[in-house]
Amino acid sequence: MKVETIMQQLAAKHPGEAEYLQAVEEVLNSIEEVYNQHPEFEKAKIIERMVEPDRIFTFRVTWVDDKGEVQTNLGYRVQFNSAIGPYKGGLRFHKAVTPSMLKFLGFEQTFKNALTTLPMGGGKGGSDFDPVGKSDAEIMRFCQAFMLELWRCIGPDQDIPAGDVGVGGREIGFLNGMYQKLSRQYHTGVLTGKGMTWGGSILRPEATGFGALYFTHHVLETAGKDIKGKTVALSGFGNVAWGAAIKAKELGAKVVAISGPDGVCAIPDGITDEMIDYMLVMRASNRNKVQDMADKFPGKAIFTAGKKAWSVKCDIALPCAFQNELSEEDARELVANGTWCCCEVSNMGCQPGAIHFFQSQPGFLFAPGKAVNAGGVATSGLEMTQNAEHISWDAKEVDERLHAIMRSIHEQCVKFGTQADGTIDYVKGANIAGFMKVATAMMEQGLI
Ligand code: 2IT
Repeated sequence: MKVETIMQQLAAKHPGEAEYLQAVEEVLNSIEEVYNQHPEFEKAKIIERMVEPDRIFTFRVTWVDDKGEVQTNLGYRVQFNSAIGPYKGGLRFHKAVTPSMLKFLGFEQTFKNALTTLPMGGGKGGSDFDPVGKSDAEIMRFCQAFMLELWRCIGPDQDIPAGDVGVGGREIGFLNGMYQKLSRQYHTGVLTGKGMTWGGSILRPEATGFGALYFTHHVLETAGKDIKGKTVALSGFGNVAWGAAIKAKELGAKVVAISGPDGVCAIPDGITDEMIDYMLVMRASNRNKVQDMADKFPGKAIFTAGKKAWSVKCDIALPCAFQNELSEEDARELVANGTWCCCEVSNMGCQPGAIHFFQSQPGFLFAPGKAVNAGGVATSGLEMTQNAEHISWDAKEVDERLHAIMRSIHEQCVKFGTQADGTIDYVKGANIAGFMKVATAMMEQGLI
């Protein structure tokens, strides 16, 4: 396999699908060497098969807004790879959603899910529906119209969607209600991220952020460092940033920035519990403005329009918002301001130039999203287990399992990512570990 040749063929076949091509190239660069040590992979054309989704459903979603006007959006479900289990992955509602974005996310999800130790394949879906400025009633009508098409594609042993950007507990509720109405199936397992009274798992809302901080803790510990007393800049203020802020504070770190599409809020004294609670109010408002934090806590949260979280001096940078949100220029600014660790919490949060720059800095600790953020989908897997057993575990049990999974993912990265000079390449480690598991499962199940 030559990465360049495969990428040229893929770019010709899927012109303009920038995010998808970027995600594939990153994985192929990491696994090239290992892959070429396995002639049986080449013979079975594992790469050519693995980079294409099994199938993609595309559908029209028509709904009526509060003014009585008819709106039409596009809906998708990408069923990427089911070699190790049923398709599993979130739904993203965002105005910029395209097939390319969902294919990149489904591809990443396949390897991420393989790392979790749980039997889940990779999938992703969503819509170009823009939740910003929408009322609760509009959100409900859109979710119902979306499920009117999606329900035929999913099932508790086929494909289990969850939330992602723009889809949280409220949306999962509306989606699940409509699924039950249409299918007359009252099992609890077709979506994860459900409410606590109807099959949800305790700690699922917090899990992505908690898992990310457990992983960060292991990265630091392995490097002989401690997160206690360190300053942390987070981007975003959604579900992931919220969970990360809670756990960072609990572990003794000081969260000195959160951000939004409108700018950054610097929090020089560190985020408080009241501010963390207010992040939930900001998310539920659908205003998508981080300035609201500064208005609510004047003098404590200081808003600067048009700036990113990466302009705030910190030890540890945690991108928690969107793909490609941290550029090489941002990486240079962070390092110049003394940052020595970046754990990517968002999917593909760092641009390739940023990753290369971080990795070129001696001693800099960088870990990729598919390892760092896997606690979210891992806890979705734990939700599926509880649903299948018709039981609910308590917070201690879920938290211990989540922590054990994050520890295992870290160990897999160390096993596959330790370099000749003793440093750990977490990008390589995560990609090779995930790839080897999926490739082995594909090999053993024949040409399908
Ligand atoms: O990117 C992700 O891993 C998620 N959005 C969570 C997926 C899931 O099925 O819980």
